[in-house]
Amino acid sequence: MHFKDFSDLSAVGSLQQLAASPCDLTAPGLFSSDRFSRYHLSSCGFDLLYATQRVDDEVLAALQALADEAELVEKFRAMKKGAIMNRIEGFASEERRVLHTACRDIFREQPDNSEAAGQAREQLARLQGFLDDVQAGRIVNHKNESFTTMIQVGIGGSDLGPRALCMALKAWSLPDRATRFIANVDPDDAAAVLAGVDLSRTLVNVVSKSGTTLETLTNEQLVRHAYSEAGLDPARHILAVTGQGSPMDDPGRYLISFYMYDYIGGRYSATSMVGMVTLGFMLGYDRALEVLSGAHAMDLAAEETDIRRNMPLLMALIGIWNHNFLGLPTLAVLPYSQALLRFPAHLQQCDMESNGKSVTRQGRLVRWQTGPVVWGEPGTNGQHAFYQLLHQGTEVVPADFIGFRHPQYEGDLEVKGTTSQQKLVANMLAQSLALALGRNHENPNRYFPGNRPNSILLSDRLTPYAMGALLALYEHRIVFQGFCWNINSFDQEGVQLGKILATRLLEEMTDGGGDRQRLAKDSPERNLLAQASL
Ligand code: G6Q
Repeated sequence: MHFKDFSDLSAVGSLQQLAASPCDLTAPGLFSSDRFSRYHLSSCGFDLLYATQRVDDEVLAALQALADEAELVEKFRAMKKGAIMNRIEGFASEERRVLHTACRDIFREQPDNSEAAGQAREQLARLQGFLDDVQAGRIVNHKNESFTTMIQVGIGGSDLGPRALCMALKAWSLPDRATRFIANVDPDDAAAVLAGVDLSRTLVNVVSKSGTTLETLTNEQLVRHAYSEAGLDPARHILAVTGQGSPMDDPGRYLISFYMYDYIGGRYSATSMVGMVTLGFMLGYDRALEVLSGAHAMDLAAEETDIRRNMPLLMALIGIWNHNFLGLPTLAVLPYSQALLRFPAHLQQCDMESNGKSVTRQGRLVRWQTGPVVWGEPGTNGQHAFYQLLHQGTEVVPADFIGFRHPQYEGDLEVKGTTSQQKLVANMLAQSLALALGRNHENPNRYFPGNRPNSILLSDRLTPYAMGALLALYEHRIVFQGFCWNINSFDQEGVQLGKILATRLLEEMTDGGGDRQRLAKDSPERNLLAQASL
């Protein structure tokens, strides 16, 4: 497979020229019904309205040429089949396949990668058996009571995606099922969660692919201690999800263990056992499977080569247009759904850990911008907070609005002629237009420049299926961008240095003597510890 440098792609030159005079969203009469219907794409239950992006047919044609020249869809297909995509040529790197799509390629007879899909099926069957046993009262506590809560202990990819999914889908939970999460090594994180649950009716799902993560192992010990203190047997309560052969791959220590595999990156692991165990406990097996079904539908839709019919690819390319050609350094993800409270945080990791890179797949320094800063919060709360900057600040922030036509719960009320959901969606549409159109005013303080690009993603209701599709949509958007920038979106060397330094500091704090080599007297580490009185 041939990866070309982004700056060597001839479509980049055309796009640079087009970027000299991009579509002006404040131009009178621009937003005709024709523009709205022209720049609209439906896929897997979502509508993408992108008339409010600074694109026109010429820009879209050039983005199509970029996608074709960089062979983005071909690379995506190769990834799904099991090509070694996680690598840097000529340098030590992870050298792994990237097969998170296989976790949900369980609905057809001929999956893209039968080995990985087979392993996904095996793990799912094991999960189904476990959930049936919990449901039928075959797995109970020492008093024969059922389990009502599951705490997931994990961090990074073993926390953010699963937590975002559980929060998003709480409305679809089985009765009397709750989920909680402990991630931070801050003891107050665990203490607050443990104080709020009945330990005797709680299962604890310790999730770590490597089985070596300091925060997770520490929190596991803290939880075990809490069980012992309460006179309960941890072995009846604690289960694990880990990589085969990891230090946590020790079935005797756990009520049950599940596997995730080295071909699934942490931040792409929400649809593997990393996310599915806790989600399955909350939703029940069949509903949890609907998440996989939505994700799988998007996996298939992402193979379309026409960018105007491939939502993740189009979003990836519009992102590149905004970032590399219009020079906009960030992306705000703004869900108009309280249930998506933690989804921006998940995307922040998935995007910034994947595409926050400065070397190409050949190990050379890049000469173009790679991943943007990704951030966000649910609206309308954000409107009363940081939207001031979005509308009138000196920084232009492209935005993705995400909304739903109907709420998850029953009981929405009409107040002054409209329901709360209508108010919510109206606010989202209004923000999109306000950013694009701006407003003229003789008072400079009340002037809105407009021309601020954004898209709207709209679906009927935030169901398990829709959540799966939304998750996969963003996963593929990130992957397509990484392919286009010729970077490896699947490793995370950038998080290693801080870990190494933290370990050194901890060693210095705990056993200054020992046989270990002491830090030099005037080293930055020792000077900082002294200054911090630690
Ligand atoms: C994600 C990263 C990272 C990882 C955590 C937890 O892609 O690799 O966020 O998920 O460091 O790792 P473990 O699951 O191995 O504990």
